[in-house]
Amino acid sequence: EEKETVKSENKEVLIQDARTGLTVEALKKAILNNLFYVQGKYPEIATRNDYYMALSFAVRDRLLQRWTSSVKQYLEGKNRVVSYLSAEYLLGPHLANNLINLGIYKEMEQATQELGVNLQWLIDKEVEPGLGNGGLGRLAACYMDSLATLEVPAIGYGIRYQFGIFEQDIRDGWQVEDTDNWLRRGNPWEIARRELNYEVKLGGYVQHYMDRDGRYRSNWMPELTVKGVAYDTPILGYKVNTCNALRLWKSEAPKSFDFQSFNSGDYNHAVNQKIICENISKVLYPNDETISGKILRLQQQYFFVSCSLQDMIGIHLRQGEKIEDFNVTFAVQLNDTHPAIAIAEMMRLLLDEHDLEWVDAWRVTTRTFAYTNHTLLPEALETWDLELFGSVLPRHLELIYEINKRFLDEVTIKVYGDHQKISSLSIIGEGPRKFIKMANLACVGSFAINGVAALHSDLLKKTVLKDWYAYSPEKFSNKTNGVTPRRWMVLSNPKLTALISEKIGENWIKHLDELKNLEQYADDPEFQKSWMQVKLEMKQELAKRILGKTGVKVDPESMFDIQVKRIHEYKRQHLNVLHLITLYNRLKQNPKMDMVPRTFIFAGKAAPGYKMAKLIIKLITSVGDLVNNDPDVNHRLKVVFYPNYNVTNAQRIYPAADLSEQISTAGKEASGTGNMKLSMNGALTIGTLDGANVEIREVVGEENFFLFGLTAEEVTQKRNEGYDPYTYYKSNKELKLAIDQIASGYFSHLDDKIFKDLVNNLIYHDPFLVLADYESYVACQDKVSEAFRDKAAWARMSILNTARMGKFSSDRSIREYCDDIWKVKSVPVHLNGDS
Ligand code: 73E
Repeated sequence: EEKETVKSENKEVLIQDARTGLTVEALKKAILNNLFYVQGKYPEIATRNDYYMALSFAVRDRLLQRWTSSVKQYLEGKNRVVSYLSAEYLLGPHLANNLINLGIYKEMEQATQELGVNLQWLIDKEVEPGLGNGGLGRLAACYMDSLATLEVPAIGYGIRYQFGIFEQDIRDGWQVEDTDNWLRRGNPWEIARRELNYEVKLGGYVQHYMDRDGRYRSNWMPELTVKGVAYDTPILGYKVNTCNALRLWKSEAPKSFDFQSFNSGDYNHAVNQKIICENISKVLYPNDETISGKILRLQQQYFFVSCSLQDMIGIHLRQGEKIEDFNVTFAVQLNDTHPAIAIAEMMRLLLDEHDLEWVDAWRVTTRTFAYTNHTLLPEALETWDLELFGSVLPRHLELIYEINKRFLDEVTIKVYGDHQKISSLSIIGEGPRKFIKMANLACVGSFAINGVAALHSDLLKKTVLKDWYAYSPEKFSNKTNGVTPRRWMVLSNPKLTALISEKIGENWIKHLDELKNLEQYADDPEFQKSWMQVKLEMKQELAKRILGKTGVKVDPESMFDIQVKRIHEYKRQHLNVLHLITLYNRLKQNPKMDMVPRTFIFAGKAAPGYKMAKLIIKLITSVGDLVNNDPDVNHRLKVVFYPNYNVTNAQRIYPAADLSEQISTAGKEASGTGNMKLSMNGALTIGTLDGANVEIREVVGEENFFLFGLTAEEVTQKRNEGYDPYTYYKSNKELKLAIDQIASGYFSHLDDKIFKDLVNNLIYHDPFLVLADYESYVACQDKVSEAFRDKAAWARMSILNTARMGKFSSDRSIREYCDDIWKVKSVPVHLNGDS
């Protein structure tokens, strides 16, 4: 029964057992087994979810076989392991991705079909784990995919939030948030490792004493101890055996805890404390690019960092290695400053728990960590009120003082008397209240510091980290972001994938540079036709979903003009709206004009506390209500706000894009990654010289990219000169009309108050230079429309965009991190029991 040969075409294949076989027969058997033994159902009464679970467990079994093989191989070889610390992982649904990486999508399609269920129907059942806000969390997920695909030993560490990013609903045109209860039907992709747990202290005070050997010691007496339990999710590489772990920590009350309180008879106290402990991993903070300085957020950061470091030290010591060699075993990457407390925690563990001397502990620490900065926005630079920090992490406050003191002593010698420099490099900020600067902690404690696109890395050196660059230039480098083509092309756009592979084979999926072989077909009318046919079909599919979700009927032949990303003033969704209103006004004034039909598609969440962002959503939906129902525009303009933008929806939107809106104020978007996904899927970009746009334009060619707007340098200059948005408002007729209409209630049933803050902000402050870029943007959009009329030329540009995007595979990014920062090599994994 367990060892059975397959009757199908290949007689040589052995089904090792129902849990590892990859043939259609083996998969069918596995699904039925799971339906019966895991879900407790027989096919006639099984629900859709039962089938989804049965299928997922069948896939997970196959991942586990590769995972155990990977772990075995890593331990035998004593290979350096990458440890990626991130407060966010925006993974997206697992099932289809795992089928692709296992290379059994077709087989599973057939297996389910033979069992009388539709695979896509089951794939659509998965609730995605939305454990991140936006680009930063999604980057961590792409990097996990590439690490495994490149066969690099790696662990991702993070938090198993019980509630991920909120679900967005649109009611009366406004964003309404609902909790994301993603675990309610169970999660077949994780394995709880109850035995893997660590205690984490919080609050309290520190005792100092001299031990018997005359050593100065610290004893942290916490107010509260919580327990972190490991939940592992296997991350399989594409068509390799490497399967790494994403290890997420769930917070619980330690056992000892209940005992104490129950014994003292204080039941309420026990229950309350249990809730406090469980609260730590309860919910993801929904702020992208802002910090809130909340105690719970600091507790979350410290909680997952402490569990992760204790775990790594355990792994290291169990291999029989000395604690002093920790940095030989692990290279730890800090995904922004969110886990930067790791630097102080590492010191605490080495000094207080493993008895190292300061200099030795500091040597190990500063050879372990590397720091990636993701933003230049001042409001996103993390600081903690010093008193608050000390109330949560009293021992770490002492350690930070000591780290800072030793560091500033060294600085003082080098910059002799330059108080400006000393205070800018200090980890502790002075003001009415003192505060801890997490970026500075990350910089002192790391051997490498990088930005996420060439322009961003350059600006880092010139602005926020200027003094750090002057002090240790050797630490700085650029690592331009990338995205995984497995999810963002193969999985999202199977038709385009088939068309490409038909011409150039399948190698490009792992070696994205090979897409350049498509260039030779860019002028081929047949290929152009097939290319645009795929695009049209993806637009038709999206049109159906739009109708279902919003009731708006859109024309798949119109230009799909797409801006999908978090809603933020610096990303300038309102600039896009001003253009939309301008087109509307032109049509109203001249109803017979020959205008290229456009469908404006917006999607994205606003942080629940970010008033202006929520108002921008209301503006989009308000303009939409008027435009979509105005017979004068005769279906030449449509406006859609696609609700609840997440990974699942992104996968459906990117393939349908004609035009990709990347219109942030130059110097504000560190990189952007949606820009890459859209261009890979054949969208043309209209964009500023910001973030990775600069590099995208470089590779696709300036003739295949619609550039507009001020440069980062010009933005700074304009500000210094004293930027006055009002003069732009007054002097541009179309701009003034659009703004006056918003202000007067033209789009809001004559309510002239609703958009007042937005309008006043634009004409009197305009911190992101929307008005300064308006004219250049509209002129550029006119060129886009003209270009869209020439179908062959557009197809050519679209093909060339895809063909030239090889650089933006996350495989390339990860290779750079491996070679330049982590110094790790790939370790091919042999499947256990495979010969
Ligand atoms: O430009 C993006 C970048 O592509 C940047 O805004 C984003 O990171 C992406 C990946 O590198 C980012 N997110 C955050 N900071 N930068 C952030 C800050 C605080 C909380 C959550 C996310």
